[in-house]
Amino acid sequence: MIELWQFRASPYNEKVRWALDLKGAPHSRRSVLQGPHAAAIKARTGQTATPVLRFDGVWITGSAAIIAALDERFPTPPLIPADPAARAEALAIERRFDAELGPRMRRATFGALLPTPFYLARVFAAGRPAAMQTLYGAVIPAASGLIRAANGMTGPASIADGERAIEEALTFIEGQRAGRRHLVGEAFTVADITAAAFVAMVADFPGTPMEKPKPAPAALRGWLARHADHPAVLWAREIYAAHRVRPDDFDGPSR
Ligand SMILES: N[C@@H](CCC(=O)N[C@@H](CS)C(=O)NCC(=O)O)C(=O)O
Repeated sequence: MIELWQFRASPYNEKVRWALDLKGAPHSRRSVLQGPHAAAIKARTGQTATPVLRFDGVWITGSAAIIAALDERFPTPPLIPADPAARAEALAIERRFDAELGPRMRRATFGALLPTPFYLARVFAAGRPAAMQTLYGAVIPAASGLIRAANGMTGPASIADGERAIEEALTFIEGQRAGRRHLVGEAFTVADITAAAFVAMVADFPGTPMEKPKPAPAALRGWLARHADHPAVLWAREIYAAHRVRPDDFDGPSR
């Protein structure tokens, strides 16, 4: 049995949900709240980051390793190309988002969300009872130092760098695509999933697990509007429309 432990508003988690859905892999999902998640995830995997996947009794951490394991067990549709050059290119793009652009983009995203803790609570705890979201929102200001430290938010310069990373990511996508539908060759790959999931963090794609709860604060709407018409955002929206089977899926097939 495959079991995913997940956060909702996280591109890393979204990558894995997307791969599981595309492959129709039988699995269950357990949603954990950022903060209280740490003890449960650490007890199982020795680290605290999500997503984590229990696969044949073994815990796998890291979205790239999880997708690689799923691709091996459930080869259809393939997400990692067989051709060595295309494979190297797709995995390099995934790594660039996972390790470099993504963490920087996340700092800017938290920078946009932390001033409105009750809204941030709705993002983190979407789908949970309103009373729990309110309680969670009341705790966030006290936890904001921890959130900043855990995400490398060292001050305004780190937020500005995050904003630059968003621009870099969008420019990179358009350059890499060079007018094509996909980032690597002519096929849909893990590179498309990864880039689109990270764009979904800094855009609003209604009807997906990454949708920003409504109503969003005016400042966040302004922040999202800055890139909403960028060709790379429009591309990611199309990738979601064409390939995110079960787009409304968050809790997974078993619930
Ligand atoms: N390299 C990891 C990064 C995962 C990651 O950064 N997850 C964040 C959510 S976006 C997380 O769980 N943070 C809480 C923590 O690390 O305790 C992956 O690819 O899965």
